Amino acid sequence: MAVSLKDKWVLITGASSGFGAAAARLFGAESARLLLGARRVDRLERVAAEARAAGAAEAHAHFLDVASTASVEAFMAWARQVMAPGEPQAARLDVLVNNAGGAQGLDPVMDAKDEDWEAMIQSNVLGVLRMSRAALPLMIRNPGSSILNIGSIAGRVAYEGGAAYCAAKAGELQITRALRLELCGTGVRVCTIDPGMAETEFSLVRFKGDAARAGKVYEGVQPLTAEDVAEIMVWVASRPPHVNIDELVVKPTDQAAIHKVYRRK
Ligand code: NDP
Ligand code: 8X3
Repeated sequence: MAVSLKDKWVLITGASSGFGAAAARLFGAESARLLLGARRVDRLERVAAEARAAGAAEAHAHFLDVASTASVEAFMAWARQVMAPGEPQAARLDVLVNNAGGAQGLDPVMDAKDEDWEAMIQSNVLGVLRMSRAALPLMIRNPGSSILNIGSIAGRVAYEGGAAYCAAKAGELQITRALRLELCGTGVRVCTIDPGMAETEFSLVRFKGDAARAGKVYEGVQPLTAEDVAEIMVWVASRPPHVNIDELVVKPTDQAAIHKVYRRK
């Protein structure tokens, strides 16, 4: 039976677009209290307003760059103050959604750039580690709380041009598994949700703003939507405390495998 998320504190990284923004709206519709982070604060503020309109008990937005330890620590200090003004030691986090990340470029290893590799490892791998380390003290004292990491089918199957992104998401998968072991006995739950092709700003970012190239990725296909993935996050977070959804893979019906995509003419 589902557990109510009303008034639960839910922290979502990468909430300025795509899965993170949809998750803010859907956790909001469950009357949760939201802490939203990303680098584009103007967009975050808009998402926070949408989440409040959807029913969020509270929705707060703050700059966050998961590629920087200092930024993660500043964000968590802010989050503690918001959750427990004047007594930050009393703050309890119910759900951490490690969603910030994405791909940069689709170049084969021979042609790829250090800056793209570094950005992908920073956000998808080190970002998950940094956020988990900073948030865990607020979760250990709150058995039944959940970490939801957003991985990818790319972490399970390699593809050409995806070496660093696939490595990063494989890293996220192993971080999830290690945390699951480390936290056994604390009551803190850990899950990876691994989507296939979903239409968000993911491809626009990967192709550095080339909208025509990004659009081709989804040509003739019915991809997942951000809401499809956000609904899964809400479902995972609302399982009763004794249930841990360990690993969940979700793909569009048109995508049977990473290379096997049905396209309508
Ligand atoms: P979007 O590009 O729409 O969203 C990515 C979000 O991550 C943005 O809010 C962005 O915010 C944020 N972000 C990126 N880097 C950082 C950073 N250094 N610090 C803080 N926030 C950051 O793509 P999606 O919604 O699709 O992506 C969300 C997650 O889902 C990613 O981890 C992605 O790898 C994964 N994924 C996506 C799939 C897809 O096909 N769309 C499939 C499988 C997994 P800002 O730029 O404002 O900081
Ligand atoms: C995003 C899915 O297949 O483009 O993680 O890598 S894919």
